[in-house]
Amino acid sequence: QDMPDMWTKGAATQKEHPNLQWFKDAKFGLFIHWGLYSKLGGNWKDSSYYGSGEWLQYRAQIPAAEYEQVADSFNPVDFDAAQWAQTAKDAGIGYMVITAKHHEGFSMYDSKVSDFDIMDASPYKKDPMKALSAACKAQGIPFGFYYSQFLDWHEPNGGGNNWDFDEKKKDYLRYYREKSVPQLKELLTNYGPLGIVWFDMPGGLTKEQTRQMIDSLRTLQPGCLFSSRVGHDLGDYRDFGDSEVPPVPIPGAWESIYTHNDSWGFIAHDMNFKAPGEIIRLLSNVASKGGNLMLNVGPDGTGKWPAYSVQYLLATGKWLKQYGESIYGTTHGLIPAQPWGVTTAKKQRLYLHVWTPPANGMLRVPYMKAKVTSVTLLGSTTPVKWKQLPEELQVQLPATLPDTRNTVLLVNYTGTQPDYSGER
Ligand code: H79
Repeated sequence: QDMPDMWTKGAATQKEHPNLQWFKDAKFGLFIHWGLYSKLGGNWKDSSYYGSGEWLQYRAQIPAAEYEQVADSFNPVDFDAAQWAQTAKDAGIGYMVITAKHHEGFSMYDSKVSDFDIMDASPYKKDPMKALSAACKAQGIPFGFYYSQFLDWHEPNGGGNNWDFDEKKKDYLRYYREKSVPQLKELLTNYGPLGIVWFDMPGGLTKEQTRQMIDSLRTLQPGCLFSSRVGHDLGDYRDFGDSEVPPVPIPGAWESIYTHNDSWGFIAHDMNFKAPGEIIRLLSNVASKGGNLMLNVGPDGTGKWPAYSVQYLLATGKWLKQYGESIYGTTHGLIPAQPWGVTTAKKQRLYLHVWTPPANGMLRVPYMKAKVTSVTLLGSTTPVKWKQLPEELQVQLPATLPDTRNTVLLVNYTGTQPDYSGER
């Protein structure tokens, strides 16, 4: 079958990390972008920007010295770690990754390596990451840090800022030596066991240098997973581009990242939030291809999540309470995507995720070769009529579905069902 290059290249080349199973089973992660840009909300002086709020300094070409002053009044007094972790838990989230330092260079934790951190440069005078890592631990949610290891618009030797600093005069290795690596070591030392370090935008290092950096970090926490954007295909699991789902199942551990509205960092004037139905279908779609969905929320500068993010994530969690068995711990479905929806699988079980029921209510499941023993609607006692033909399972859906956004049917079977998911 035709597999476009972009999906197959970039698989991790080294031995599989021994601690991948929790990640493969988790299926639904929460990404949080939070930094000085969250206070700016996409606005700088007389200009307003839409999308990529965390890129504001770059887009408005704000000098580092001027941008520093944003920290003077960064005071997220409404931040409530316990509430964030509780909301994540109630949303059915399986792991959380938050920005410790994004491209702007500001450390959202107590860093001894840099004074441009929440402890030294802001009136808040507390370490929110200490509180959040503890709150996640209390909820049993694996916790991780996003860390932008190469771009740093605050530092003369960091990547990316060519409006203050001459790129030709930069010493990237010095930046790694003096800021990135020491900060990554702080993060891997001071916040308990981490599930993930989520690197982003590699640069400035050869493959060998990247390997050395990874090795030196690994010794601190051998169980921690490193994302693929550490560079040179040396990550423990794969991330595709931002907001991408592969068209067919991809083997190995991987993740699709999406954001709840149209920006990673908070944008005051972005109300384009994905409705619960969209989140749920996105989640089942990614799971049907064998991956995790990590969905991003962008809290504001006071520490509050957008009200719609809370509301829609909780609605997603409510769906997961009822239908979670068709998501958590599943593998990709064995049947290719259908006009009505997608499938996920477990041992001797196939889950049919119905997004768009056929007009006549007769659901056709092609390639069903194994002997079907029962078909039931999850979350409903209404029996469904079904029959199995040599190449197809046919299910008559009831007139009223238990959930019009994503109804799930459980198909139990005996024997072996071949994997047809790559057929298109
Ligand atoms: O953290 C989020 C992004 O900020 C980060 N990755 C996700 C997880 C990211 N870093 N770089 N990129 C994404 C790609 C850069 C895209 C750009 Fe642009 C296009 C930079 C300038 C033009 C998008 C549009 C950002 C600013 C304007």
